[in-house]
Amino acid sequence: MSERSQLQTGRTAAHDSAFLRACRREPVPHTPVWFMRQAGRSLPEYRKVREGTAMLESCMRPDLVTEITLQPVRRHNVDAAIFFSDIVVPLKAIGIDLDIKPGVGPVVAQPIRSRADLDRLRPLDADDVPYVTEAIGMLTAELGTTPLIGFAGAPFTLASYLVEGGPSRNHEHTKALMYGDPELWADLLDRLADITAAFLKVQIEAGASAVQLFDSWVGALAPADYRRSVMPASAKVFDAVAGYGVPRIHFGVGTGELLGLMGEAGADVVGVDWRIPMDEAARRVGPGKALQGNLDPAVLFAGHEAVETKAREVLDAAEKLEGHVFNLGHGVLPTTDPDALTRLVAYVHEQTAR
Ligand code: 1CP
Repeated sequence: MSERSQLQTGRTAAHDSAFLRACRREPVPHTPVWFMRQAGRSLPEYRKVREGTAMLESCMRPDLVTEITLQPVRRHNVDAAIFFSDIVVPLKAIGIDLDIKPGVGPVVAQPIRSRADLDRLRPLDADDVPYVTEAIGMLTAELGTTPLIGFAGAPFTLASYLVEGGPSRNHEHTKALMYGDPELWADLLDRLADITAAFLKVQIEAGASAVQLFDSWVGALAPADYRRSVMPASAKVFDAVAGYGVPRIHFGVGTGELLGLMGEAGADVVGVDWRIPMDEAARRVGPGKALQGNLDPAVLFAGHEAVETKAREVLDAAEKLEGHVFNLGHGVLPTTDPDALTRLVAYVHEQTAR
């Protein structure tokens, strides 16, 4: 079989999965479940295969990426796999000097703050990330009917790491640039939109069945600023991949006030954190979109009875949604008991079996 027809087979195999049906707002056999940050972090088998290999180096090894992506699928029976990578991988691939420091996160050697710095953000193409194409080819062959979600960081969240130089609580340098030099800011976000769109295209062309744009830190903005200074770049990313017909998920943390705009930016599915009930989120997003969410990841520390009670609350609030993908309101916390996740998947499947 040619490479191309093989990946077509991969995507066709997953086409009728509960996850993709929910994203398309079609009837489902059960509410699909997956977890942000399900790969890595809490799994002992992850820590074992990662021993002695730095985070970014693992992202460039197709054998490791394939194994780590499959681990939570095997263990938890989740309805989708998420590609093991990181939002800074495309930036590293175009030559930005950065590293992922254990216990810290992405750290950028020379922050981007001036017009001259923009030149370091050159366009990305598939040849910059051959290991992504290779890993996704291996994965779709292994996954069968389980869909693979590709992902990228959204322009604002990437800008935050690049401008601050690392993780930040208040995003002060980022906001200073956004408010203080709107023209440079717009050019920065536009470049990042092109890089992000190119990175998503590589993943879709290699066989990803859906994509998620992580704008993890955009909840730091007021709606008017989001609309003016961020939405055009995120919309450019969604437009660029619209033609593939794969569901586009848009997620951020603390984005209760932004949910409508995040849908408007071009998402098919809007991710919701735990601070707002799913029915209220649906009201804010409006018709024509599926929602994903939204159990507080900390609930998994409270014992199975509490997990069931809180998961039931999520399912009840999501009952009238046009499409619901069950997820946590943010990523799995590193010290989560993996068995709590496995039991949660079984509970949601059993409660929603039709
Ligand atoms: O050595 C390690 O194990 C480092 C921990 C780690 C892991 C497992 C990092 C560093 N990244 C990842 C993988 C990763 N990153 C995935 C894997 C697939 C999965 O979801 O299972 C994904 C989707 C990401 C995306 C990512 N990276 C986001 C968006 C999602 C989110 O949680 O909001 C963000 C903000 C990052 C940056 C990042 N990378 C790593 C860390 C610790 C951070 C956050 C640091 C910070 O607080 O700013």
